[in-house]
Amino acid sequence: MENREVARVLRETAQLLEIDGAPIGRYRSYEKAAELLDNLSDRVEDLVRDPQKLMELPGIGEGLAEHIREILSTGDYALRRKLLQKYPETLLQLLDLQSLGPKKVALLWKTFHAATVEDLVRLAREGKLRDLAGFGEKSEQNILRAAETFQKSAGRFLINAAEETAEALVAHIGKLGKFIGAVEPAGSLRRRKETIGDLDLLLTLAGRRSEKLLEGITEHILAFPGIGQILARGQNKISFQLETGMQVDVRLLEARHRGAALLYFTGSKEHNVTLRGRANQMGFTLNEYALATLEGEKPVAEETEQGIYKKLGLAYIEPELRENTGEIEAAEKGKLPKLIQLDQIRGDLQMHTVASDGKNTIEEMAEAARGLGYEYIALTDHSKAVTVANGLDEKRTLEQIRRIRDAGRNAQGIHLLAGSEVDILKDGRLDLADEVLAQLDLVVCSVHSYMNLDRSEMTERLLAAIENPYTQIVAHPTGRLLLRREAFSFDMEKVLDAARRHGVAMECNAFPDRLDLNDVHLRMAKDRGVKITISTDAHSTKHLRYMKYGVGMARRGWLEREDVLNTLSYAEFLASLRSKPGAERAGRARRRKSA
Ligand code: DGT
Ligand code: CA
Ligand code: CA
Ligand code: ZN
Repeated sequence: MENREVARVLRETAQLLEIDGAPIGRYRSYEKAAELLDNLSDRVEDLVRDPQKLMELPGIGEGLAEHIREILSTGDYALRRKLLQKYPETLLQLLDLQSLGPKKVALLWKTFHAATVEDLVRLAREGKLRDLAGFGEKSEQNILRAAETFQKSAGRFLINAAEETAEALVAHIGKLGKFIGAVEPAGSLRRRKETIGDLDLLLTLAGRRSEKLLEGITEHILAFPGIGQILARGQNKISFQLETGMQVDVRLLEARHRGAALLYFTGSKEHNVTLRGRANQMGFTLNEYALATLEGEKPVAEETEQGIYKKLGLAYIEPELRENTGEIEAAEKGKLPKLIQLDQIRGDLQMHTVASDGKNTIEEMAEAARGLGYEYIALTDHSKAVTVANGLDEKRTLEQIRRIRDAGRNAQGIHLLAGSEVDILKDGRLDLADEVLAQLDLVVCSVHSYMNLDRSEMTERLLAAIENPYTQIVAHPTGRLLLRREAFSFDMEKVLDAARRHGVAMECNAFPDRLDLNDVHLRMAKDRGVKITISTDAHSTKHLRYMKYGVGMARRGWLEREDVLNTLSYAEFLASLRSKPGAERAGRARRRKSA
C-alpha cells in the first residue's frame, strides 16, 4: 500500500469519528497521523518491518503503530468498517465538498438523512438548508455551487494524472516491440485540455492485422497492472476501466490509416464536424480511415494528418487549437499563430520554499531549475495573510530577500529573483508594507481569501490590486481549483483592460489543478495586448516539471512566444516588467552584482 492510501483510511476514520461525535482528542490523532504519512518520504510499508522505526515518528505511539500495521495487512481498518455500518459511505463524498466539514455533514445526516450529493442539491434548491444552525442563505448557495461542481467533474481527471497513466500504458504496450508501430495518445489529452474524461490511445500495428497477432496484443495490454474491469474487447478497440476509475480506449489500426485515425480520435468533435463538412463540399468524405473521393471512395490522403489538412486546403492545425473556435478559417488564410513551445521558456516566476509551504530550500529549487535549463527563477513565498501556509510577514520577507540574494551570489548559471506571492486582501490592498514591496525584485499578487465576494466587489478588489504601483503580476487570477472549486466571479474584461493600461502581466498558472488563466481568458488577454507569464507555482522541485501543462494551456489560448514574458532573456525580461517604485535601487544592486 502507498502512504497516501494508508493516510486515506486514517483520515476517513477521523472524519467518521467526528461525525459520530467523538471527542476531538480522539479523531485529531488519526488526522495528524494521516498528515504525517502524506508528507513522509519513506514508504510506511518499509518502516513497519522494524517496530521501533514506526514509533520514532512524531505523534505515532504504540496504539497508532498497531493501527497502521492493521491497515497495511488488511487493507482496511476495523473501526472504520464499524462506523460505516452506522453511516453510509457516501457521507465521505460530502466531506470532499468545499465548505462542508464533518460537523455540518453530521447535522445534515441527523436532520434530513442526507447522504449523497444529489440529496444536498435537492435540499438546497428547496431552500431547506438555510434554517439549520450554522448555515444561512449564503452557505446554502455555496453548498449548491460546490455540489454542482462536484457533479460536473464526476468521472473526470486532472491532466497530470491522465498523462502519467498514459505514459505508463505507452511504456507497457511498447514492450510489444517489433509487433507494433506507434502508440500515442489522442483525444482531450493530446489537445491538452485541463481535465480528461477518458484516455484514447492509438496503437498502430507494424504489419497487417491477423487474428493471432491481435489476440497476442490484446492479452498483453490487458495484463497492465491496475485494470479493474474490461468493458470491450474487439478487433478494433479494447476498453477497460482502471482501479482509479479512469477509462481507457485503445484503438488498433493499420499503419496506412494512422493520420486519419489520429485526426478523428483527437477531435474535438466540433472540429471534426466542421472539417467533415468542408471535405464534403470539396467532394470528399472524411472518416477515421481516410480522406477519400465521394465517388469510388478512393483514398486521397490517410497516412498523415498533414497530408489530410493539405488536401483540404488548410495549413496543419496543432491539436491544441482543434476546438472549432476559428482555427479552420485561420488555417485557410495562413493566419494560424506560431504557438509557444516548452523549450522557449527561460524562467519560472512563481515557486515556494520551506520559508512558507514549500518542501525545498532556495538552493534546491535553484539547482533543479538550472537542471531544466532555465536562466532565471523567482522565489515567491506567501505573505503573512496566508497563515495556513506559514506566510511571511515584513520582517521574514526581508530576511528571505537577503537569503535569496546570498544564494543568488553563489548560484552558478542562474539568476535568482527575490519575489513574493503577496496576498490581495479583501479590500484590494496588498499584504506587505510598501517599504518591503520596494525591496522585492518581483511582486506577484493573488487572492487566497474571501473568494465569495459578489462580482462587483471582486472586480473592484482586483482593480485596486492592479492599480497598486508595486503589482507586477497577478497570479492564478480566477482562483479556480479544477474538479473542486469554480472560478470566482468578476469582470474579466475590465480587469484585463486595467492590466494592459498599467503594464501588469497576468499569470497562466501551470499547476495541474489550477491552469489559471484558462485558454479562453488567455486568448482574451492576448487580443487586448496583455502580457502573460507561465509559472508552475511549484511547492517542491518535482513540481517545476509542471511547466508543460501551463504551456499546453497557453497554446490552447493561441499564445505565441512574444505574448509570454518568461520566454525573454533575463535582461529583456527585467526591462519588460512593469517598473515599480524602488526599481531604481534594485537595479543598481543587480548591476553591482554583475559588475
Ligand atoms: P474527454 O474524453 O471527455 O476528455 O474528451 P475527448 O475529446 O477525448 O472525447 P472522447 O473520448 O469522447 O472522444 C475522443 C475523440 O474521438 C473526440 O475528440 C472526437 C472523436 N469522436 C468520438 N466520438 C465521435 C463522434 O460521434 N463523432 C465525431 N465526429 N467524432 C467523435
Ligand atoms: Ca477521451
Ligand atoms: Ca474515448
Ligand atoms: Zn497562490
